[in-house]
This record gives sequence, structure tokens and C-alpha cells, in this order.
Amino acid sequence: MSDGHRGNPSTAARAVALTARFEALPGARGAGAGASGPVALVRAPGRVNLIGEHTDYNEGLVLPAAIDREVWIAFAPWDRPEVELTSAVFGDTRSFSFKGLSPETRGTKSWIDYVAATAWSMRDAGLPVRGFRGVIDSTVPIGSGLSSSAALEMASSWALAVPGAPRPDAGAMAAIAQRGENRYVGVNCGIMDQFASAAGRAGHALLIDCRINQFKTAPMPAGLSLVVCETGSSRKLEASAYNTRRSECELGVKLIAEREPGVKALRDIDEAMLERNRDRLPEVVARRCEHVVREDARVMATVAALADGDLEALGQLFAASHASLRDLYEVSSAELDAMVDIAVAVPGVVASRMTGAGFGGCTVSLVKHGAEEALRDAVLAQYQKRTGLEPRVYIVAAVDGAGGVKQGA
Ligand code: NG1
Repeated sequence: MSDGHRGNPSTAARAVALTARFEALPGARGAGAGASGPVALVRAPGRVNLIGEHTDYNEGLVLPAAIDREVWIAFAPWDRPEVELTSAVFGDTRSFSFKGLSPETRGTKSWIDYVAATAWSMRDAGLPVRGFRGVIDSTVPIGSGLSSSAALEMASSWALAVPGAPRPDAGAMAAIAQRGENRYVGVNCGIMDQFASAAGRAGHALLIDCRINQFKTAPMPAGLSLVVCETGSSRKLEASAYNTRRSECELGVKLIAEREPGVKALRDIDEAMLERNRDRLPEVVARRCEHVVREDARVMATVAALADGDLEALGQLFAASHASLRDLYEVSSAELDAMVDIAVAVPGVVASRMTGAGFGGCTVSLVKHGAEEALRDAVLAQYQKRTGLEPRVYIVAAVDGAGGVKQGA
């Protein structure tokens, strides 16, 4: 069990293996296939959010790290206005044409939609794109809240980009990919996932201001590991509940803005303003707003605690975030609560909380070096007994954001 997913091969081994897969495609370089030139490689990481949950779509602050679970594409450009990709994960080959690509015509309901979404959005933003034929592989667990979709989009954005054409910065490129996911795939996500995958920095988390799409890097303290524990619980309710939470936040903003000029988003509201307007809000809306307003403050406090190496503060901030998501935002679950309970009782676990949208998925823990296996053992020994579900534990590292892979690296 444990790390039930395929592990992380080295960059060089992965480059060789995926290039060989490309070369093994029937007619990989035959005239009929149209592919020519050297095989190119691009990669994009998944991400885990340290803190700042349900703040991105409220123009707030988030603190994710890009992680060493990655989508890779080996490809050769061709002169057709088409993309054809073979998935090593799903074992199928899918394609789409740039001609007539639009949100109205979407709809294979498969992984290729995320590539097509990115192509559509890049073109819609006036960026040139090129067709290619390739092979795609991924070590990002799917559907666990580690942003396999965003990694697929950001890897695609690099494969689609015409070399030499001006490339928008990471934040702008993330916004283009997010728009593709919103409009073409139809998922109403915020910008955090694409941004983290685009802008990641090895050994660092990213403090992203989702109002202005700018970021700063925040070094991870030496001596701490990042551990992701997957609950194995379904996130089925997530899409509708996610959209309901978004509407509740929007209603809170609308009602407060009637009395407070200049309020455009929850980002503009502090605790004092929320309190003096609380009587205008339905009780449930007030709780949702309280979570977001305080969560933004916790993000800044976490950045300070990381810089100071203040482990006690980190523990308290993660605990407060988890409790707020459980009690005020109501997006935790019995499984996520059990996973956090188990983790925080392990000596050497500094901080632990649910991560991502909630309703299942993963927790994130900061763990002293040397205590990772104790956490894994505790989860394996206790979690299944408590929930009947099989957990997975990933010890991850913060890595650089998406880009090309140098051959022979
Ligand atoms: P997950 O469920 O981890 O992919 C979702 C959103 C994020 C953000 C978080 C909550 C999608 C694809 N992503 O993350 O933008 O809003 O919830 O902080 O829906």
C-alpha cells in the first residue's frame, strides 16, 4: 500500500522512457504520421496547498507548492492544425483539431478536453499554437486534489506554444489555462492550481495573490518534509457543493457592498467589517465569509511562521484552518477529520490539515525529517480501522514549475 502510486523515476530515466514510448508509436516518424524533428519533452507538476483554502475565487491569498508528481509529454510538432496524444495512463489515443475549436463544440468528456481547452484558450488570448503528436504520462494521482488537471493543462501549454513566440508570465499563462477549464471544460475552478503548476520553485511554497495574479516565493524551512495523505474517500458531491460555496460568498459580498462602498470581493472585507454587517447576512453566509476572511489572515501568518521556523505557530495555524473548514465552511468529512487526528498524534508531525476543496481527497502535513515513516505507519495502522477505507501516503518535495525538459538532463 503506502505510496500505492507509481513512484518518481529520475528526470533522466523518465525522459528516456517516454521518448522510447514515442518512438514506438506505430509510424511515429513516418511520412503518413507527419511528425518530424527531434522529440521534445515538457513537464508540469501537480500541487498541494499548504494553507489558504477556498480563498482563490474570493480574490484572496493561497500558499501552495508544486510537487514532484508530474505530467510529462514527449512529442514532435507537425504541420497539421491538430493534436494527437496517446496516454500511457489510460492506454488510449485521442485527438482534436484547432479548426472550429470552441466551448460550444467541446465534449469528448475525456482527458484530451483539458488539452483542447488550453489550446482554445491560448488561441482566444491571441497566442499562436502548434499541432503535435505525442505520448503523455503522469505520476499525479487522479481525483485526489493534487491538481492532475492543472498539470495536464500547463504541460499542454508548453507543448502547444510556438517556440520563439512571446510567452506570457506564469500568472498570465495560468489565467489562460484557468479560463480554458472554466469555459471549455465547464469546471468553475479558481486560479491556484494552474498558477502553482506554472510558477513552482524547488524547495519553496508560493504565496499567490489571486486578486492581482502575482506571487512571491516562501522557502520551506530546512528540516521539514511535506507529506500528503489520501483518504480514498469519494469527492462526488464536490462540484455542486463547491459552486454553492462560491454563490454563498458572492451573496455575502453583495449584501455587505450595499452598505460598504468599494467592496468587490471578500478580499476587501476584514473581520471588523464583517462583524458590523453580520446582521445583514443569512447565518450560513456569515459563517462562510468568516472562514474566508480569517483564512486570508492565516496565510500571511503561515508565511511568517515558515520564515521564522516557528513550528508551534505552524501547528496552530493548520489546526485553525482545518477547524474552520470543518465548522464554518463545512467542507471537511469524517475521513479527513480522522486522517488529521491520526497525524497530529504522531511525534514529529508539526502541522496537519485537509487540503483542496474538501469532501474527501487529501490532507497535508508538515513533518520533521525522520518522522515521515512514523506518520506513514500510524496512518496504515489506524486509518483503515477507523474508516474502512484504504489510505495512501505520499512523501513529496516542492519542485520547479512547468517547462521544457532538457534532453540528457
Ligand atoms: P482541488 O479540489 O484541490 O482541485 C479546488 C479548486 C481550487 C481551490 C480549492 C479550494 C478546482 C479544479 N480547484 O481545489 O481552485 O478553489 O478547491 O481552496 O476546482
